[in-house]
Amino acid sequence: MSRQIAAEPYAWPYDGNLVPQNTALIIIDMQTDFCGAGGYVDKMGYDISMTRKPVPVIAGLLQTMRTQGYTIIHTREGHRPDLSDLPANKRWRSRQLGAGIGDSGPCGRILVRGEPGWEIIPELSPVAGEPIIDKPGKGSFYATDLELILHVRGIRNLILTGITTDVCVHTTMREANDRGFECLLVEDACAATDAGNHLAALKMVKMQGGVFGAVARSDLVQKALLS
Ligand code: C5J
Repeated sequence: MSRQIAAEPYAWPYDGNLVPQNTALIIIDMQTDFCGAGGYVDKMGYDISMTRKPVPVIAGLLQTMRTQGYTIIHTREGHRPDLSDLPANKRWRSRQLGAGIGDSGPCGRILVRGEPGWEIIPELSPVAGEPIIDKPGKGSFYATDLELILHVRGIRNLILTGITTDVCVHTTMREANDRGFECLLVEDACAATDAGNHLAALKMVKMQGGVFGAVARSDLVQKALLS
C-alpha cells in the first residue's frame, strides 16, 4: 500500500513507502530551558509563548503516532555537570545575553543534564521504550547514537518537530538528509524565537525541489496517518 502526506514541494515520502516500521517521529528539545518560565530562552529575553505554541500540536501527533506503533524519539540539548563537553565559545556567547550555560538560574543550572530546566516538559513526557537522545550541540546526530538507533530499527523516514525551527530542528534535518533519511518538517509542530527565522527555515527546506526534504501542516499529516 502506498501512503503519502500532502506536503511542499512534493507529496511525502517521495516513494509512498510510509509505515510504522520505517518511520519515526522526532521531537526536538521540548525542554523547560527552551519553552518554560525561567529557562534558558526566557532568561535570554525571548518570548516563550512562541516556543510553547507547538506544544498541543506535537502532543496530537505524538498521540496518533504512539497509538499506531511508530518509533518516537525525543532529544534534549544539555551538557555534563562538569561542563567538560561545553565549548568555551558557546558558554561565552550565552553569558553575553545573561543566560550563561552552566550558571545557576530559576530552573537550576542552565542547560545542564539532570537539572529541572533540562527536563522535557510534562505535556510531552517520554514513555518507556521511547529513546531519548542527549546531545551537546544543535544537531541530534553529532556526538550521539541516534543514527545507530535508527538503523537498528530500520527507520528511513523522519517526521521532525520541536524547537527551534532555525537552530536544532534545522541542523538535525540537514544532518539527517545528508545521511540519506527522507525528512518531513511539520511546520506548526515547530517554532523559533523569531517569526522571520521560522518562515525562512521553512522556505530553505523547500528550495531546489526540496533540498532537505518537505514541509507539511500537522492537520495534513494527521489526515494521512489516520486514513
Ligand atoms: C537553541 C535549540 N536554539 N534547541 N537550541 O539554542 O534550537
